Amino acid sequence: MILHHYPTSPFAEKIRLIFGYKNITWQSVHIPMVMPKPDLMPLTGGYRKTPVLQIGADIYCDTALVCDVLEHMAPAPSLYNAAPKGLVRSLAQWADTLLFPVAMAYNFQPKGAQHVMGTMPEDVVKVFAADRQAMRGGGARMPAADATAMYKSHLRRISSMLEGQSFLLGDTPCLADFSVYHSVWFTIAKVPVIDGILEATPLVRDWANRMAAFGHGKEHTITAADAIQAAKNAQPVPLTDDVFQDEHGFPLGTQVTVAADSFGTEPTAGKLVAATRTRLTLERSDPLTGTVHVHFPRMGFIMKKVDA
Ligand SMILES: N[C@@H](CCC(=O)N[C@@H](CS)C(=O)NCC(=O)O)C(=O)O
Repeated sequence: MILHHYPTSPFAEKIRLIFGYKNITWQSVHIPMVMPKPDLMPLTGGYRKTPVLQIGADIYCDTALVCDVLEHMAPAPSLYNAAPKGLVRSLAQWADTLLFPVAMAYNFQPKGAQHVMGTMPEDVVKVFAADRQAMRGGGARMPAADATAMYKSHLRRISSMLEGQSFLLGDTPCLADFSVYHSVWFTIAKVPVIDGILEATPLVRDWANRMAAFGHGKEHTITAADAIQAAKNAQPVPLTDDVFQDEHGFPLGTQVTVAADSFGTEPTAGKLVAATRTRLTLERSDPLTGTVHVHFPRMGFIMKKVDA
């Protein structure tokens, strides 16, 4: 398993910590924080978000899908034991889509941004700010005062879930814990100058310490060229027969694009080779990687037919 990521990425921290929880050995490739990402594009064909999981010539986009893959490959300990799967997934999705932007608007208020980027050259900071603004479709981040009030409310709700139990949905951790954790991790680990917001919710800080203790599993560093070569040397895993649930009215074999429905909507184009209940798979070829399968979750992604 190869994770394409960078150290300060919260969504990557979610996956690194699941590697630790499941005691997985993995290979690490660091990618740039902003576009262009010349060594990632031959693998994903356009998808630019962080992280991306590669297993040979199979490329998995979005951490919701990556978590499904990890659960399948390393079922114990499970990410779903704590509660009914629908509840676990829905709480995880709330954290990834609603808690995360609020927490990051708080984390990147001027004092936090200065702490994270104070040592970076000014032009790098400018490029980063412009890249993220473009990802938000040109919009500004939520104002810090509003984000602070909302983050406090979210932390109180999280704290209330932790009353009388060690993890959010019981005494074992589940996917929701990892999804909530990555936002709180950024506050504690990356902007400690403003982590006083956790003082009102000590249960959350204790839980974060329990989560951090899972560590990152066994990590080996490889180069981007090694990862590209690994794709070239492999064939995509054969797809099962049960690969087609049509919702769009076009058959397998159609040339399509798939793109996130918000924040970072760069599309990947390819031939639709699977459309299951939960995921879409595109086949594409690149001179550097040969044929790869790029997999996306259905949830949060828009598929369009490429006009001939
Ligand atoms: N829904 C995506 C969200 C991933 C995401 O937004 N990642 C951030 C970094 S934590 C990102 O891609 N930032 C821009 C970049 O790295 O290019 C997932 O679950 O993987």
